[in-house]
Formats: sequence, structure tokens, C-alpha cells
Amino acid sequence: MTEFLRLAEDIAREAGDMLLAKRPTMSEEIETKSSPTDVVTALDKASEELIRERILAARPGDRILGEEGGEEPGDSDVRWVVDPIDGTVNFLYGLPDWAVSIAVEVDGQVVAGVVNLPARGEVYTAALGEGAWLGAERLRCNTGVPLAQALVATGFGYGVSRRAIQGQVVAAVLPRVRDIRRGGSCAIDLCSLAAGRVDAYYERGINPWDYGAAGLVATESGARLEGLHGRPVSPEFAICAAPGLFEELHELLAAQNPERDA
Ligand code: LIP
Repeated sequence: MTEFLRLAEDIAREAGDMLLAKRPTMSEEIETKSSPTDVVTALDKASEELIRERILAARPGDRILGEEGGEEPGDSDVRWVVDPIDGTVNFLYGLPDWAVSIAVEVDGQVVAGVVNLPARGEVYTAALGEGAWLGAERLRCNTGVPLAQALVATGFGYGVSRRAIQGQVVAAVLPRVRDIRRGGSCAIDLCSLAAGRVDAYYERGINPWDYGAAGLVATESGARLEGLHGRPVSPEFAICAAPGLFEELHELLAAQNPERDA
């Protein structure tokens, strides 16, 4: 596990340094993906290429799932789950909240995760059963916070028709909580929860590369991360908070039927 974590951290730092150094010259090259607001920059692709090369040089045969390049086949029971830039819109606009995220799964379970925020100089790490860390600081999420006093992070997937529903859901949540934050990166929202900078998080439409590494950071900090009705977290839905607040937020969200499409 330590070997996985060290390698993931080295690679996430190298990709982050490259992105910081090159950002001003290459960020103009933009394509769109699932919708006009779903962007990918040349640097998303360059970052993922670098990460894939480094993983395969160190561990040939391992499988890799990346946001931009899809799944690399392989026989290994080890799979690396990579988001070369989570928070691409922030990155594009020069906002500091974007991250390189690398998770390592063994037999389908995330055992190590690294989330590097180069523009903030922060690196979050977690290892299964061994805790979550911001640099050398052990992380523990906030506990004992009632829903009415909770600062809740969320995000909005890019699908245009789903955005109307996401707006309805957030309108139901807002009057019941302290406030809402929309930071622009699922990975950073989950790490912020682990660090006690927000109390809870929910979102529809995220992907394994968004929550792979940061999900382990959050759960190792003491939080619960699940889908609705006891289902595992998935692209359909994610809720994360310390036990107690988790159940309160789950009740509120489930009543909104937030997975509906119309
Ligand atoms: C982003 C997610 C964020 C979500 C955005 C987007 P990207 O990922 O991390 O939580 O709200 O819509 O999906 O596109 O920056 O890798």
C-alpha cells in the first residue's frame, strides 16, 4: 500500500507541476465533450498522458481508467483511476481550485488515493484503514453538526436537462442548511469535507475518477460516503457527511427524488 501511495503521490505531483508551469500558454485549446459547458483542455490530455506513461513505466500490466482516455485493458487486479484535472472550468478561468486525482484499486476496492491541488500547494493522501492526511496533518471530518448548521458543498453535472432538476433540489436544500458552496471540483469538495472546511457534500452525475481518491480521503476522515437508500456511491448519486448529519441530509435529499430525469 505504501508503494502505491508513494508512486501515486510522485506522479500526481509531477503532473501538477507540469500543469502549473504550462497553464498560461496552452489553456486556450478547448474542446467540448458531453455538452457545450463540458470542456476539456489540451492540458487535461497532456496531464493524463504523462500520468499513464509514469504508471505503466513503474507497473506495466496494471489497468488504468482515465477521464480522457477511458479504460486501458490489462490482466492485473490493480486498477489506477485517474482524473488529470478535476475542476477543469476553474482551471480554465485561473481559479485555484483544480486538482490532479489518482486512486489505486485492488480487486475493485480503493486502497490508496492522492489529490494534489497545485495552485493551493496542498496534497491530500489516504490509505485504506490508515487514515487521511493533508500533508503531515491527520484529517478528521466535522462531527455533531446538525443539518440546520451544516455548510453543504454540491456540484452540478453538465447535462442541460438535468440542471433544471439540480436547481430544484438545491432550492429545497438551501433553506434547511447554513449555506451552500459550489466549488467546481468533486475531488476538492470531498477533501474539504475531510479537512472540516465544509460539513457535507452531495452531487449527481460525478464519475469514479472524480470521487475515487477523494472518496477514500473522506471516508478515512470518518465520513460516510454512499448513494441514496444504502446503495454504494456511483455516478447516479453521492452523499457524504459524518454519521448523524449523513442521515439528516439523506432524508431531505431522498424526499426530492434527485435521481429523476424529468
Ligand atoms: C467536475 C466535477 C464537479 C462537477 C462538474 C464537473 P471536471 O469534473 O468534479 O464536481 O460539479 O460539473 O463534472 O469536468 O472538472 O473533471
